[in-house]
Amino acid sequence: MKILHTADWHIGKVLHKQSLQEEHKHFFDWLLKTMADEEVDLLLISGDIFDLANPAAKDRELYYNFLSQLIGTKTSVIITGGNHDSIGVLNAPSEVLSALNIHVIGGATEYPKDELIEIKGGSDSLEVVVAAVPYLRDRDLRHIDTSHKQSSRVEAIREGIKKHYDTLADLSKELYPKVPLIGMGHLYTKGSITSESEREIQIGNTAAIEAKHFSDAYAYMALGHIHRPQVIDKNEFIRYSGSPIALSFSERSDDKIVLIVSIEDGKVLSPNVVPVPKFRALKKVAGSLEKVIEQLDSYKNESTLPAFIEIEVKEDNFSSQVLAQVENLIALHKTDDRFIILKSKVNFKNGSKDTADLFKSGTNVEDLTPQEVFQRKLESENATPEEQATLKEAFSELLEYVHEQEGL
Ligand SMILES: [Mn+2]
Repeated sequence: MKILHTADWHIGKVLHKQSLQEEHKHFFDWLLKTMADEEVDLLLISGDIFDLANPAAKDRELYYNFLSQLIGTKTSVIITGGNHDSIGVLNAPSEVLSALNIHVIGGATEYPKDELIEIKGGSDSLEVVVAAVPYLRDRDLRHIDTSHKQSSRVEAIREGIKKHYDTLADLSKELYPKVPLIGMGHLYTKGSITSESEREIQIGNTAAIEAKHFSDAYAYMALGHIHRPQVIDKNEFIRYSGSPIALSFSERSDDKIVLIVSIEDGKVLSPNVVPVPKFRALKKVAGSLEKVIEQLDSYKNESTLPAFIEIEVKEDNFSSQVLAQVENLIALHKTDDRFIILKSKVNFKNGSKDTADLFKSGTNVEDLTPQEVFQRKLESENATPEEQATLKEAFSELLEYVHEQEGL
């Protein structure tokens, strides 16, 4: 039996006002071909299917179009909800999809057993059980008790996550003692390396669980949420597939992958890393205005789609002429078929200091995360480091609460 692990598709993602639908289409075509070539029996998608809780019609269409192409193939699918997904949106078609061998677990289920999914092999024998754990929301993990101190609330969330996985491991051992168990998850694990495109969860990532907290019963953990592919705690059986396409400029040099895990004679073998082709290059071009112009002129695009370019012009002395020239440069390349300039920044070493209060000159508020905006606000206040830490945690919790309301 062959299992393909992927996550964090973020269908509908917009990067600096530019839709990523084209790279999603290319990725889906490639994925369908890869699954057919590799004879994949089971596809696991560990959360963040959509970027928004309420996806646009064209994004839902893309999703169903992909799923419809699996009908009639031997591949089963398990889809779990991430922190970006709406439980309702994912679960709405689950009855229909289950008839097509597509299992959807949008949010934590009422009965733990409903998160255990049996997957049969060619000879109709049970070959693997999957603990399809979606993103666990605050209300799935603890009852809010305001008398608790911050540290114990963090502890409560961590314990809640651990208990959820333990319950499923115990249940699986009891019901299917001889069948390998694979876990799914959409969470932050301690020690993982983030990029700029994940939202913080679990009280600003402080309630992270550690790899050692997962029961030994899990032969493989197919994780989602972190967009850089990585192995956790040097254990190749606990890993993030990462997002299949770059979702921010911070991921421009990352290799994007999916994983193929084989089970032979009831044993899970070392996962195979399968690189996803780079359908679009993301590139940063930095230097003096002259250098930037030079690099843009000589740029050769080697990917299928036009590159997305971020430019950063660095000059010594403030000059409104330079600012105007950068604007012209962007306009000049509007019709360039090699690349699209998505983001631009101008830094003057001896810049105009008057704009450097909350937002340094050259920074657009849309390029900052809410946490970064809050951090800058904190820096402009006279708060002690302890006060800042408390305020930051409170801010993270409020932000997560707002995002969770969106996902209901
Ligand atoms: Mn994600």
